[in-house]
Amino acid sequence: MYKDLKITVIIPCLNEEQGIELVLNRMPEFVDEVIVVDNNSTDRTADVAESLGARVIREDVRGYGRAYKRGFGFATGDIIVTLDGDHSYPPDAISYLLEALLHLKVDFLNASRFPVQDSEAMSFKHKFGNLVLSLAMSLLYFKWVRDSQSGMWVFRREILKHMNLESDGMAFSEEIKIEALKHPGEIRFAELSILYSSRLGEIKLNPWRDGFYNLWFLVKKRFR
Ligand SMILES: Nc1nc2c(ncn2[C@@H]2O[C@H](COP(=O)(O)OP(=O)(O)OP(=O)(O)O)[C@@H](O)[C@H]2O)c(=O)[nH]1
Ligand SMILES: [Mg+2]
Repeated sequence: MYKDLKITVIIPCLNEEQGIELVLNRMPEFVDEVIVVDNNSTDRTADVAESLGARVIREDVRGYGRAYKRGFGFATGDIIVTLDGDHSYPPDAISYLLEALLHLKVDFLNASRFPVQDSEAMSFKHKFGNLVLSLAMSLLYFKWVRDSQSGMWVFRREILKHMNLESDGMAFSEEIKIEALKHPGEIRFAELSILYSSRLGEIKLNPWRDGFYNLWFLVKKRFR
């Protein structure tokens, strides 16, 4: 519990046995529930997560968005916190983000990876691609968002009922922010910087394919 609020952390994992161990070991004590959504990893991800106290939910259909949608159905907390299982987002930032969510009186807080402090954490190509995608989203939805692709969000679980989340893949990350921005009456949105570091384990993202697809997804969702 954090200030009388039940906290659920959800982590999608595909072969993250290395990262998930560190992430779970660094999980703050006040977190009530940790849900790891595993898409049949072929390494020890599920065993490691279970042995460190997480509830492991299995999802047969692959996909980052798919995994989150399944995880949301099991969450019981007042607040949901998300992050990757690759140890690139800091569990230590959860208390600071929760405090900011309460202090700023918002319902959805996006943790921005920018400015990137660790020079190893993100290549120039990725920084450039992220900037293009964030500019595109900001222009299309009339709201400045510095990190449309961040995988770390803190939000009140009840706002999910206002959202229409369709993406099963990597575009889910921008879609959940778009859905938050589309409901300014019900969902107050803010963004705050965190320290991002290099991932452990093998890369799953395909920068060109996912980057262009996410740009297309933004436009498609805006004009449909
Ligand atoms: N369950 C599940 N998790 C996935 C899937 N694809 C990616 N993930 C997880 O989602 C998180 C984000 O994926 P990453 O590969 O780290 O993507 P990224 O952060 O954009 O790229 P990196 O810069 O390489 O970290 C990680 O914890 C992955 O293990 C999937 O199909 N199913
Ligand atoms: Mg990652």
